[in-house]
Amino acid sequence: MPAEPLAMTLPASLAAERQGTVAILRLKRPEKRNALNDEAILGIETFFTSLPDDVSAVLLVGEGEHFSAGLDLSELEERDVTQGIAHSGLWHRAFGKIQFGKVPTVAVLHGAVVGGGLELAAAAHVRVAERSAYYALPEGSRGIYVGGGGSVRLPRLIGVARMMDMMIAGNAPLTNFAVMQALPRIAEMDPAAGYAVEALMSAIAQADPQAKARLTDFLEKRAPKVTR
Ligand code: 1HE
Repeated sequence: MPAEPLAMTLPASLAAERQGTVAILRLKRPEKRNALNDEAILGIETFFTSLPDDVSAVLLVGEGEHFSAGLDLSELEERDVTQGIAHSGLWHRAFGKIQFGKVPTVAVLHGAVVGGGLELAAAAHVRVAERSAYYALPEGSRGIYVGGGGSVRLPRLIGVARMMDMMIAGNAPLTNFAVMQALPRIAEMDPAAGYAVEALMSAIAQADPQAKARLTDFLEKRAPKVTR
């Protein structure tokens, strides 16, 4: 069945099409490994709130060699705590439209599924992994904390212990505090309370000078990439 474009106004980093009753949302910024900036997150929200009534399911896919490298780290350099709280709230709202949307979403995972990319996948109803897929939460090594609902959704999928293991190796003081003190408590909270605490924790962590330094290190190619 041929794909047809879906009539929606989306940023250039996303593309929407349909094949019969299946809508496909494609992360389309392969040159930046589908890193998710504010524009893309707002576009994801637009897509899930503008689906035509005759769509019965959504496929969420990434173009290029990776599903998604997560948060666009270049945006974090300028953000203070207040902006960080609002930013996390934006992700929570957009991903809530996936989880509590009109139709089931299947995330098709390949290559790097990391950080906010894994948080995005966690908001889908079904995850299908190709053999190339690998998972990481590099927030730990960047000195930040998940802010896209990961501490609410991922413990329910993979458990607190596994998530701690994925984040603690970076040995960043604020991330370690978040992972040891906030994560296990958020995992036991009502999701609404969990999102609020996650927003606070991620905003505080990303505003710390040490986190900013680690982000600059990544952007200036002094910090390691995620490896399989
Ligand atoms: C990026 C990003 C990004 C790539 N933000 N620009 N996420 C991370 O810490 C993952 C960081 N990325 C990587 O570890 C690697 O890029 C990958 C393993 C995903 C892919 O490696 P590779 O060799 O295929 O690509 P690359 O050469 O590293 O990246 C290509 C370009 O994309 C390069 O830019 P260029 O201008 O030099 O070409 C990279 O800088 C850029 N790029 N990833 C910005 N993430 C709601 S809170 C969520 C918190 C998080 O998600 S933290 C996790 C962030």
